[in-house]
Amino acid sequence: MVTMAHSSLIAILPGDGIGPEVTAEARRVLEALGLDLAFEEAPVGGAAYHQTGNPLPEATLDLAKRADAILFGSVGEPSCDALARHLRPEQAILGLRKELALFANLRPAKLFAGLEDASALRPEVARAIDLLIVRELNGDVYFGEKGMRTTDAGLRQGYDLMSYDEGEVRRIAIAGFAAAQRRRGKLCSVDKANVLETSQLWRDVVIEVAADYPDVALSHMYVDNAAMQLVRDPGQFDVIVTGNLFGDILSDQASMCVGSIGLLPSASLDEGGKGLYEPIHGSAPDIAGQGKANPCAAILSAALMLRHSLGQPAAADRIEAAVASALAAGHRTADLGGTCSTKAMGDAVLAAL
Ligand code: GGG
Repeated sequence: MVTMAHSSLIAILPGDGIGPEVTAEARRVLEALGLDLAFEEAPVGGAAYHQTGNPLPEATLDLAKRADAILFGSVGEPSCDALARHLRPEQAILGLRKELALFANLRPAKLFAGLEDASALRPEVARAIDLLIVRELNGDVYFGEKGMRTTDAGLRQGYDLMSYDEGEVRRIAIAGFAAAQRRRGKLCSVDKANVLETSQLWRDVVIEVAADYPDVALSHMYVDNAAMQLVRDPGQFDVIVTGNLFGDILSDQASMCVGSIGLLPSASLDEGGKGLYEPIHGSAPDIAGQGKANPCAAILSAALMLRHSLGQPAAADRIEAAVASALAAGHRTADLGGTCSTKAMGDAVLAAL
């Protein structure tokens, strides 16, 4: 945890689609706390591409590097669908994660009181959910060699190499064990070691790291089984540590177990405490600009930022309690079956602060 003696600079990168709407609410909540925070905003993703021809302009990257923490919205823009891969909005978030060495992605999922009816699961099953997915963020198919070629038979063939080296696995395993030590002491490592070479290495390295954490109960699960267990009995999980692709998929699944993808925040951390904080959801272009998006995931991401990068755990607790209280009072956006606008939901959280 980092304690800031000076005013903390927050880079706000709203991005595309609903990103600007939800980050605006998160910023309002941060401003209401009366902390010594400064904000600077810069374009990223499709918005940046349209302004500068680059989804991650130098000035945006420079701000992200200068800032004490980054609040990120979402990227993804249909008008960019036909662009070459290196120009697509999604390259901005991948580039930030790589450039800033943000390798550990924490994605907590817990059912808020009163949201049983919104969960895809039976109420008694949903109530037991209190888990943390630790997703590796700098490797896997996202960053392996990729391309398009023609086979000998003249067919187009796309490829994305899945690879991990043992150093990459070791540091995320350590992050997973450390998180389990701070929670209920259980770590489930999710892989596909019965089929994939990368997963066999993953499992071997996780077992090696386990020797340093005798107080953590380690288990292993194949990813297909983990997907099934997440809906059958999610209460069995405390911390799940897994690779980039598996973690991306499992955390979207976990979000519906607690009611909506609009509720799940995330922290992407480097080894020194710097972090990028973003809702796990994407840009949702179908509802962009309509004031329908749920800002809770972005607001809860701001809470994670206060806890993990800014040394303000009490302020983080305040935000989380305010979101819980606003939801318990019945304030809900459309994804949760309610009628609140994005701003009205932000107002409800502010009122509960
Ligand atoms: N706020 C999350 C977001 O913008 N997601 C869009 C996306 O492409 N994400 C890639 C990933 O999370 O790996």
